[in-house]
Amino acid sequence: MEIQLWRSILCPYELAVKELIVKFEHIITEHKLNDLYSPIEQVSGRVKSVSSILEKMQRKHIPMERMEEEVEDIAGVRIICQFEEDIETVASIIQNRSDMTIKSEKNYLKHIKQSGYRSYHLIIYYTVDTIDGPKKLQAEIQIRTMAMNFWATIEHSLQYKYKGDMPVHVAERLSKAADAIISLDKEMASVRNEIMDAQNSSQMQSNLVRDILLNIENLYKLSNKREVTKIQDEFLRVFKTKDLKQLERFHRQLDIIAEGYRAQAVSNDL
Ligand code: 0O2
Repeated sequence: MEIQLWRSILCPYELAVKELIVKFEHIITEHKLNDLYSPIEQVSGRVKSVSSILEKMQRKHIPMERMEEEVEDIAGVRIICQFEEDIETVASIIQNRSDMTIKSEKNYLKHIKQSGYRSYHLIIYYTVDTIDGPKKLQAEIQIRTMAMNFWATIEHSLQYKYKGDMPVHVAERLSKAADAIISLDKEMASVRNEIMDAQNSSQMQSNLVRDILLNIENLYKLSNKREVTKIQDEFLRVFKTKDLKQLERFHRQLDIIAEGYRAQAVSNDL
């Protein structure tokens, strides 16, 4: 048999995982920048270990030359959402992207695995550019809530510990815990709007403060220093009130002042 150059084989998959993480993290950033609730809470990824690839190939009788086609999760990305509803949103974001093509899906939310495992999996085609040119490869994207992830992480460790021979009493406890996770996700869904409102307000406040301070800094360079000190004092007073409406009003007024100075600076430059 031909020698397998694992490092070269896995190199494009390393790149794919890195790129996919950057792209999904950027989706979080874009939502935050636009004061929008992000359906993605967290992203992580990994390239499957050689031992895990070999184990899967043995278990599924996959010949070496079919590895890249049939081991679909050599590149794996995990997307964690806060709420079950967000999973669908993330799936449609992926569906609408031009750089990812969905090959197949496994919906373990509708069809819960016997173990109690719940998650939504997509296999996508994704192209990376390597020194040998473009390479189209497959990647698995697992989308699940924080609660589902908590359960799956613990269960995965126990599976590893017992190597497919889990004692009945442990499996029963895990099954009960899986039911508790379903209830927890349902409970959280019922307060989703309140939680989202709170998170949006906090993000909005943080963006407003960032913009206000940037404006104050710019004004400091252009206008009367004593005036700017007064504006800063006023900002601190408004900030202490913890009233988002007042902060928004202050932001608007400051924008008008800053706009005036920018116009003046431009006409002076001419
Ligand atoms: P890793 O890299 O350790 O996560 P399979 O035949 O079940 O091995 P298949 O048919 O390729 O895998 O796809 P499936 O069922 O969608 O499973 C792919 C991955 O989903 C698994 O990867 C796990 O990460 C996760 N998964 C599936 N079922 C379970 C489960 O019952 N419990 C937990 N904790 N995770 C599960 P691998 O292959 O285990 O590798």
